[in-house]
Amino acid sequence: MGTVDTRGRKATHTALLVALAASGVTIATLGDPAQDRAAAAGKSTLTAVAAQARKCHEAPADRQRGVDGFDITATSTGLVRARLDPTDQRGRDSDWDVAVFDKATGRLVAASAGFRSHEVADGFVNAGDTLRVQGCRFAGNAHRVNVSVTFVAQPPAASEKAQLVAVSTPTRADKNELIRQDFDLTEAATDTTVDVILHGQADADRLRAAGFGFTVKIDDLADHIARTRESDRRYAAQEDRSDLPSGRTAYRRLADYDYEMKDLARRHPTLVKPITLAYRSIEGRDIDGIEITPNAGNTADGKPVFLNMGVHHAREWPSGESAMEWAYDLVNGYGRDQRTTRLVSATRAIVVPIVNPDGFSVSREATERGDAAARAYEYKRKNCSPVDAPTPDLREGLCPLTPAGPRRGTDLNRNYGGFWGGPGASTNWNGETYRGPAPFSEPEVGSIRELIAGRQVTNLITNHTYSNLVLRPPGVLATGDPVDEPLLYRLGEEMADKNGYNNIRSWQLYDTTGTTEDWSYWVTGGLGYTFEIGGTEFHPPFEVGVVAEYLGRAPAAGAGKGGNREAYFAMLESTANAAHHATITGRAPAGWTLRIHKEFQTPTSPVIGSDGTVGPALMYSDVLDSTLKTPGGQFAWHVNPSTRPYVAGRYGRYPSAPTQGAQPLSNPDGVPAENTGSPLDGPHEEIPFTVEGPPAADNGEAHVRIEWKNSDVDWDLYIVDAQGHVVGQSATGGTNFEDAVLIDPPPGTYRAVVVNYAQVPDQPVDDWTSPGVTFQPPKPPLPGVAEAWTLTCERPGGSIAAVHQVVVGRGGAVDLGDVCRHRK
Ligand code: 0X9
Ligand code: ZN
Repeated sequence: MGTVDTRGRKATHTALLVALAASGVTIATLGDPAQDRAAAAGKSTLTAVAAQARKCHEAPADRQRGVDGFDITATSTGLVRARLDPTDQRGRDSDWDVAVFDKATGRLVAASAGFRSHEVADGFVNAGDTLRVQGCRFAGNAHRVNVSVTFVAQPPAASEKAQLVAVSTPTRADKNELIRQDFDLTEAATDTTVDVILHGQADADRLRAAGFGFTVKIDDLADHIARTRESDRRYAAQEDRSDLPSGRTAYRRLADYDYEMKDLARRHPTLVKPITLAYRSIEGRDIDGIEITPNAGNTADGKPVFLNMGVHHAREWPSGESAMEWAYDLVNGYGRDQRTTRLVSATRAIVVPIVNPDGFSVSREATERGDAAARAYEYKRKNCSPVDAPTPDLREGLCPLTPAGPRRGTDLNRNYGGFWGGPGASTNWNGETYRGPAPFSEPEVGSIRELIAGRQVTNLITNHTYSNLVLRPPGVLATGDPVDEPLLYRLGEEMADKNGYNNIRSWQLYDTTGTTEDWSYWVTGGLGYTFEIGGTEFHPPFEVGVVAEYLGRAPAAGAGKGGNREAYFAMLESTANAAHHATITGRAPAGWTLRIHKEFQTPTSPVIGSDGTVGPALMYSDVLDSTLKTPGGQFAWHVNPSTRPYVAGRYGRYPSAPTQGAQPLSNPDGVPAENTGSPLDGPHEEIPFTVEGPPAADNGEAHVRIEWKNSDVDWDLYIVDAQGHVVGQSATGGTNFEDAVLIDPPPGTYRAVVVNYAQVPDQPVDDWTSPGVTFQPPKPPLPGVAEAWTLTCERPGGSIAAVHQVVVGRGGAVDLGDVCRHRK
């Protein structure tokens, strides 16, 4: 276990709890008898005789239809949590919401508006504030709901300055070492640096002690955040409505997401279907989403599915905003815009904007709190799981204000089964990339898994921030390119053409294991990508991080190209394109059920232990099961290929032309000045070379090599394509050569960029020479095996009429004829 970072909270933390529990008013106070008065003002249940759809967190609505509430005085300065829970089974699917207002100012303190009545509303208050706690019966049969209010005192801030720094990581090994040491890495990496958040002096010392050099990019994050939020306030005050599909001008809070989704569903009841995922979050929140297609209620309609998700990572707010704006785009455009109508009809779009509601609430509400100690919570990344904290005191406390601090929890983007337990994830409960105790241990990840396992999610985007990237599997180099690499690359290019991002394999950034699409793609075959939205920050000013990125406006990389809006449309076009998935057709009576089913085990990575030793891989089991409600007569069912990409072999090809001959790479006159900073912007040499394509040549690999004499001297090498993208690099230390590899390089002109990273002082310059650019033929494909879907036809009563084994590949269609007729 690494260092436990409590930042002084452990000693000073005292919790004051006022719990108004289900059976009358019970008071749990630690140390302050004055709580009785506040408790006496409260209630344990809320009652409303009629339901009324309303935005509960809009304003206090005393004595209005569907509303019940009470006043309560904040017993301490710190956190207030208002919780609702259904009173009984009947209330299970009813929908109550809750909001807490400051009576004096009308400020919305806390709110929760999930699709059912499992509400957890967190906010920050000052001791003595009079609060209005208001419950609203939005829909359903439950007249009553349980309510409890808890106050947790905020310990005096032992706050330290947090900084954003660029750490020098000239080699891949350096990057991996930085990950291994559990620094708080951002996604912003150049070929020679990674941006890291330092949460105080101890982090800075640790970084230096580990031998890393760094330059400070943002000296005082708290101050920077305050200025960013101020610019957000100005923007929201001056703009009534943005050009976003929703018109929003400011970052949503958690309740806004849920409320807006159910409002969309209420206003478009056949086009929009609300869904609540299988498991509630660690703190008990529902994970909600919507599905969009005509007659959305029939989830067994056989349409191909595009799942668009946000906020696996708490602080990455624009990722949720983008998913949400996408939902508005589809709803607004359906029936008005021709392309949208066509695509929405042909596909099913599922949007889950907030996969990590607990973490998001912690992060987003910390901004409302706004004091210096809050910023570490604003930069929370993971979920709220306390179970792996090593001591009981660190397992205590509510997530927004716990003795364990904001770094308690599991990284939801390291907890999926795909290659779980390998490099690029932490084994430490307190590490920012903590993988969790087991694959799929977290309910939030389990929820996404069940959603995907129960549908034919043919296309998936999981949104993150930031770094202007379209990432495709695999997450680790060793996995090898999947058989779908050419398609994944092409589709990545189509999306990158719109958002202006760099289209690369995930591992080209840094190694990761247990990520979303490294499970979903390899076991379901659904085409999956990670978007890293934006170029500068986890949640930059709204106008930059959301409006500009979504609509494709300056300063976004997609300015003038359509932005993420058009990138998502490209993905929806792919979803509608049968060449990108598989199709099962046939005939069947109306109202019968066709089911495709597959169960299998897949290994994780060999599991790296906390001491660094590598143990055996674990096997995890998946069950993929989805249904088609037959319309009667002909059906077409859009499904994923029957064979898991994991076992389908690996991409390769036979050459269609000879391999290109070696090209010289001659060293220009002179020696560039030493450059340990930005390789492309600082001093360097550039040597152009050409890669030929068929019919002249067919190259599987290009090797660009430079050599020199003394391995204490360090030259680095980068390969840049005609568009200015870095497409290859070799930047190691301690060798007397660099060898950059391009896999399947597209024909065109390239530049070798050679950087003089370090010479030996007081010695003559050790300049480089080169054997030139050499080429290899393509690797032949690696063979795999085929798997089948087991397809059953079930009569309306449930009995099985027929069973088929269906092998179908990507772009393929299998016609089963009269599929429910039993054949011997
Ligand atoms: O590290 C991550 O989880 C992602 N970056 S972030 O800064 N948003 O946290 C990148 C994951 C990339 N790898 C795969 N998706 N396989
Ligand atoms: Zn992320």
